[in-house]
Amino acid sequence: MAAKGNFELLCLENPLLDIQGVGDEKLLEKYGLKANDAILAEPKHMGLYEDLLQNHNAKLIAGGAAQNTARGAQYILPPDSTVYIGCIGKDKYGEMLKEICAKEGVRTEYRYDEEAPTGRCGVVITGHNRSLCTDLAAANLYKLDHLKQPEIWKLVENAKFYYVGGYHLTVCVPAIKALAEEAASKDKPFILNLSAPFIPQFFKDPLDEVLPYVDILIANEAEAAAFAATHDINSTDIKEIAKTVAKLPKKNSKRPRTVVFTQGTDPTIAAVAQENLEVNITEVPVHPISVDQINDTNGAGDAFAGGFLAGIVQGKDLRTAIDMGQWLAKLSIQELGPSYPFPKQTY
Ligand code: 26A
Repeated sequence: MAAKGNFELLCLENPLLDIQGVGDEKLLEKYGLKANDAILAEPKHMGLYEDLLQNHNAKLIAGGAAQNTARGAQYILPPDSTVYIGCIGKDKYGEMLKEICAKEGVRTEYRYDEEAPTGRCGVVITGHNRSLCTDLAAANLYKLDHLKQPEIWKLVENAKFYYVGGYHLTVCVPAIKALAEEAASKDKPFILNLSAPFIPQFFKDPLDEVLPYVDILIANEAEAAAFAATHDINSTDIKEIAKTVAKLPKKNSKRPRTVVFTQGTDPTIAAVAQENLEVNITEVPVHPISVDQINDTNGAGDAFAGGFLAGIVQGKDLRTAIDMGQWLAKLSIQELGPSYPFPKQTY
């Protein structure tokens, strides 16, 4: 019998259903969206979802950045390796998310909100860009009480790795901190993704509260630049930024911080702080793919994080874990939205 996991990896964030359609300049302009961005929906965006469904042949796909990452990690890891936590509504969209995760082997422990509907993300695809516009709804109502329920907290204590999407810094900082404290006090890795430039820009205070707990920080080049600009890092050099972030103060001094910055088709940069305050830099190239093989880039970064996490959970060295992330990202961008090919491919 194949080996089974023991729910080593626990992920927390915002469960969303993606409503993804192909758009154009006009649609972006109509809602004031940038071609490649991730934002929280304002009242002026609320018509986008129906617009996508009615006029842009939009598809419903499981989304929510860290939920995509959990599904990605589980794609590689043995059965029963991954738990995902977040808040959904008691509705059809919520049921869809639950079913997709179950089918892909991710154990979900959702909080169900009695009133709010399941959150949705409008995804406008133009070429290789994707614009994400999120109406969090129930996803915004995650509560620490849920995490502290004895049967859920048992799963938290049992886990050996924690992954939080930075997007959750807009939702429930006490739940993030509870996981971070559990990780630091028992010397288990706590991994955070910056998720979007608006997180360091507009949620700097909660980010700075959580940062000392972060053992591994994952971000793309735009998020790294936004972090530097908001944290007095006077450099635009991605390696310099990574080195500086790796050395920022840390709660658990037993684990030096690792910073992983992806840069689209350019090599991924990793900075690992050493005990002597030096920082080691590793560069890992992406897996090349021809332009006509790309379906869309929605979820590429989440897939990277999923493959990378699977490597970390399996105890692989940093270079191999990053390469696993690049491998899974390459598979995902050939699918519709944040999805992975079935039948499964193996790394
Ligand atoms: C709080 N916000 C804005 C969000 C998101 C989000 N996931 C959690 N919180 N905005 C977009 N996403 C998800 O990101 C994935 C692509 O990386 C989308 O649902 C999409 O699947």
